[in-house]
Amino acid sequence: MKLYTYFRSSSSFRVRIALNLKELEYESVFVHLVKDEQTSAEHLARNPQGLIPVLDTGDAMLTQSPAIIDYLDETYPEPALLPTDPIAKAQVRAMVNLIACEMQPLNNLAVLKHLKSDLGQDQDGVNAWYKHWVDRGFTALEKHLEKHSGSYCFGDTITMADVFLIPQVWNARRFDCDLSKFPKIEAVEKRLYQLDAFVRALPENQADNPDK
Ligand SMILES: N[C@@H](CCC(=O)N[C@@H](CS)C(=O)NCC(=O)O)C(=O)O
Repeated sequence: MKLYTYFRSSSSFRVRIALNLKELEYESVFVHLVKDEQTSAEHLARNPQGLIPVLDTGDAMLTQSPAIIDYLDETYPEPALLPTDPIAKAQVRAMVNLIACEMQPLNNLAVLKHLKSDLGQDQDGVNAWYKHWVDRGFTALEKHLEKHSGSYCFGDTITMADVFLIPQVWNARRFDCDLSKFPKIEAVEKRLYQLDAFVRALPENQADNPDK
C-alpha cells in the first residue's frame, strides 16, 4: 500500500496511526502542502478534492481518512478499532465525528489561508479563530471522556476515537492552545504517547519533516 501524506497533515497522521496499530507495511509518498503539491494535476487525478491523505491499496485510490480507516478496520480486523456493541460503537463514532466533522474542517490549511488572503485576517485573527474551534470542540470532547474514558478515550481499549484524538491534540499544541483545562484529554494523550504505533506516526518522526 502507498500512503500519500505530509508530515504535519493531521488527517494523514490518523491513517498512519491506524496502519501502525494494524502492523501494516506501507510506502509513504510525500505531497508537500506548503508547496501546494496537493493541487497539481497529478494529485487531483488521485483525489479531485486536492486533499491528503490518499491510500493506494493497489486496487483503488481511497480518500477521506474516516473512509480509509473504516476500510482498514474491515479488511484487517485485528486489533478492532470499533466496539461490536451498537451503542458503544455509536459512542466512539460520536467522538470521531466531533473531531473529524466539527473541529478539523474549520482549522484546515485551506480555511486558514482563506481567512488570511481573502478575508483580510492577520495572524492574530487566524490564531483566535483556530483557538475558538479547538476550545469548543475539546470542551465537548472532555465531557464525552468524563463519561466514557478509562486508560483511553473509550474504556481501556484503543479505539478509533484515540486514532482521531492524538493528531487533533498535536495540532492544537502547535498553535499554542492551552489544554490544561482538559485533564481527561491530557491524561489519555499521555498514555497514548507510550505506544509505539502512535509515536512512529508523529510528524516529528516522518521522513519529509525537514527538522528530522
Ligand atoms: N475530511 C478529510 C480532510 C482532509 C484534509 O483536510 N487534508 C488536509 C491536510 S490534514 C489537506 O490536504 N489540506 C490541503 C489544503 O487545505 O490545501 C479527511 O479526513 O481525509
